[in-house]
Amino acid sequence: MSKAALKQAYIDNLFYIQGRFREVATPHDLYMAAAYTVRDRLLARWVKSAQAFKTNHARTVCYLSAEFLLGPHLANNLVNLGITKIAQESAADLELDFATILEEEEEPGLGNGGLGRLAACFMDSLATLCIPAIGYGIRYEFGIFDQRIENGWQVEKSDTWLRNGNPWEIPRPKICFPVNYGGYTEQYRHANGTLRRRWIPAQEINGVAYDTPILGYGVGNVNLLRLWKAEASQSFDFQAFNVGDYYGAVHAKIEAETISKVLYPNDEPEIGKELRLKQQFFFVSCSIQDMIRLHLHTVGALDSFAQKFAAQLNDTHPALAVAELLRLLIDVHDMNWEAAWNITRNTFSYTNHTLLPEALETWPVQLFERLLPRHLEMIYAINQQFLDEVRTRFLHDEERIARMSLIAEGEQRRVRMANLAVVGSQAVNGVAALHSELVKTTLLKDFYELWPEKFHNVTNGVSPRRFIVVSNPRLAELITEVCGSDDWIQDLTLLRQLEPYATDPAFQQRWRNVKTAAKCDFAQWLLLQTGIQLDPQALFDVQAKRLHEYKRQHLNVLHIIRLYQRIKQEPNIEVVPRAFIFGGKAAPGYYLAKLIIKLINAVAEVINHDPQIEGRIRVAFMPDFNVKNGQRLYPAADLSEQISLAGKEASGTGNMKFSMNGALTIGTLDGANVEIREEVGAENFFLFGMTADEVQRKQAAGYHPWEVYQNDPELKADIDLINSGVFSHGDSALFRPLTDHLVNHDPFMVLADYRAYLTCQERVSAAYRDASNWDRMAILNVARMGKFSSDRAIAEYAQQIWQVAPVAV
Ligand code: 26Q
Repeated sequence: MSKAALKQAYIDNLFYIQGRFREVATPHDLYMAAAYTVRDRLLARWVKSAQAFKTNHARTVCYLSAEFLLGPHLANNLVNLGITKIAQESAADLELDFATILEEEEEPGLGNGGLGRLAACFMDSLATLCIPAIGYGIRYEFGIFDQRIENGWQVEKSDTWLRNGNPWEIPRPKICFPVNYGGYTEQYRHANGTLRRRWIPAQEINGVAYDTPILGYGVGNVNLLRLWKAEASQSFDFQAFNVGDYYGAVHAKIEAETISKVLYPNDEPEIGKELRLKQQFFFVSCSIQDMIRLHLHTVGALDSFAQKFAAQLNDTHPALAVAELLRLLIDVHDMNWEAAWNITRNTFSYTNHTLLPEALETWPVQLFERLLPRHLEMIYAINQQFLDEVRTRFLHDEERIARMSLIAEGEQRRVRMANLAVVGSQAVNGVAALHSELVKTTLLKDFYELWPEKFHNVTNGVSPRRFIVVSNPRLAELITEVCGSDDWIQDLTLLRQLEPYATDPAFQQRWRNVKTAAKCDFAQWLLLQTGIQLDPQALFDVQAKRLHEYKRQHLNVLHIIRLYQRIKQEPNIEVVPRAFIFGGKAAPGYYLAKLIIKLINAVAEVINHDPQIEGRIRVAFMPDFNVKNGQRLYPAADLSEQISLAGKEASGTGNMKFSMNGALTIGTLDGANVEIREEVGAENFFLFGMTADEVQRKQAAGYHPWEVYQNDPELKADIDLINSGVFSHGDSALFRPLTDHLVNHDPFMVLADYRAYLTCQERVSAAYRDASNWDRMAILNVARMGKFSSDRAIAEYAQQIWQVAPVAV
């Protein structure tokens, strides 16, 4: 870990791995050498951790997730190893530009948004809290698409993150499991004389493990992220080859490999996508087989499986694990139903991430039967036993039984994955206090009434290593100096030590310098990306998240249009200069979300070029919002837009990242906003809008946006301006699908919250005018965000859900 050793190792890696001398190395060579130098330093810790976990027999957390949105590894690993400074100095000695080397890394975008990023923060915290854990997922060859903006529209480019190799993963060709699909089931007589059923599948592919070490901060513990890649199964290849069908054999190979080829870019289920179901079963089956293998050779008999593993289902995407574990225990390991079902139910827990009923996953029984006939039998058997239990509790309540069934009856029968997950789990949790309440009282009400003790809340959190130390080093340094140590990085509640400085003018000045520097950095980057120039003195008003109607980016746009019209009507009016910054990807098939991106860019185009505006307001859409670009953005924000319709955003985690970096929040009482406001104090949070209760009542009474539109002249003028074509070169039809929707039948009630939002934005502007008071509020926000560390969240899971204890290596 000395500087001399680091430099020597770097030069060696450059030569022996990249085959280059310093003089001819490309930026990519320089990055690879750095990555290998850091990786080498992880490996010793990794081996030691594996040994410690093996001898210790500790209960291990298996985090099953179809997505892990890790972000760049290099800077994060340097921080967790505690060698950022030495690495910087080494680079300087070698006359290398440290920042350029970090820039070179392409992030693994193996997730869509919040859910995938949460899994990554949780992996960081599990290691930091010394909890033995394996993350199981899919090694997508193509992650979430790269977003370009062309003529104001989103254009998707495929993400080729593996193009130049991935120095952080270690392939494990020997850790490889067969995964089957299709075929049929049959009855047979087992050697012990009993009649049993078995699965005769039609297809077999292989899952090969690729391991990435996940180092904790300031500890020796390294956990494992094990992602599965699909490959053709040799035995099937040869079979085809032997009968002379060489082409067919190659074709089968290609088809097998498509299973882990690409991440589905939607954050809501699409109907009937067969490949998606195949992906889910693929990674679940490999993971469960791997857990069984590990158990058999560390502990032995499978009876104690549930004592050895706590498996977390990250939403319903891995819910098939319930049926797969049951099947393997019964069909392959000869266990009886009772014993196998007990183990299964004691192994799993399920986290729900949505309240939108349309976002609950279901699969057509027909498709299920064709792909996974034996699992469907298992699900039927689980269902029968389960519904018997419901019947004894709720005699004759057939409606309830129909709602709770794992199978939705109807024209097309469907398997309900959430019901399977709840029935197969020992604990169920939501991701913020409000969300967990709504899960109990609405989404999974029937299940709560049956098993109230199963239901928990674990409010989400984010990693302060990635989202403060790595992304905002200036702020981290200031905090460390004032707190007198960097202990806060492991115990975020220590940020409270900042509170006494909130009104200290000297500290406020330093605080402002940090913020301004981040805004300048961001403005410089944005200018390069978009050609749009932002004034670092302006209020940076930011909304960055997936594009979705419920998140209401269009509400934000209506506010911008209002300001625009105000300035146009009264050119000398004093307004607080604002830079509106948007970022986020739209699902490629989500037409309205893409139209909202076009609208943002269209409004930006007009406002940014209107000489009468004189730059007082600026609008920018930053392309390709991902972890790497998010890290540039969070430190630069003054105001964080968290304006979803109350009751729709399960938690949100961007809200936490912004606030931790000293942005104030304008938000509704939705998801974790509620708890953020409680923590930072109502007086330091810009609240507006209906509550979830009010939303429910208004919807029940009948929501008539047309009347709102007719009765609010400013609102009417804003919508009419969009429809006039001024933002679309005279094309008055372009945004009609959007405006018609808002005015006629918008389930997310944008117009209902419009007036409250505008009034609240005026309070924001007034507050920004008083710089010292703004800084005070921002400092208090950071000081009081301790709760939202993912370390706290993981500590709660460990205690409430998993019953696991740390094993310090
Ligand atoms: C399901 C089936 C088929 C295809 C895609 C999907 C799919 C993929 C991703 C469904 C949902 C997702 C992602 C959901 C998600 O990111 N939810 C967010 O989770 C965060 C972490 O808990 C919360 O903070 C957010 O509020 C929630 O929206």
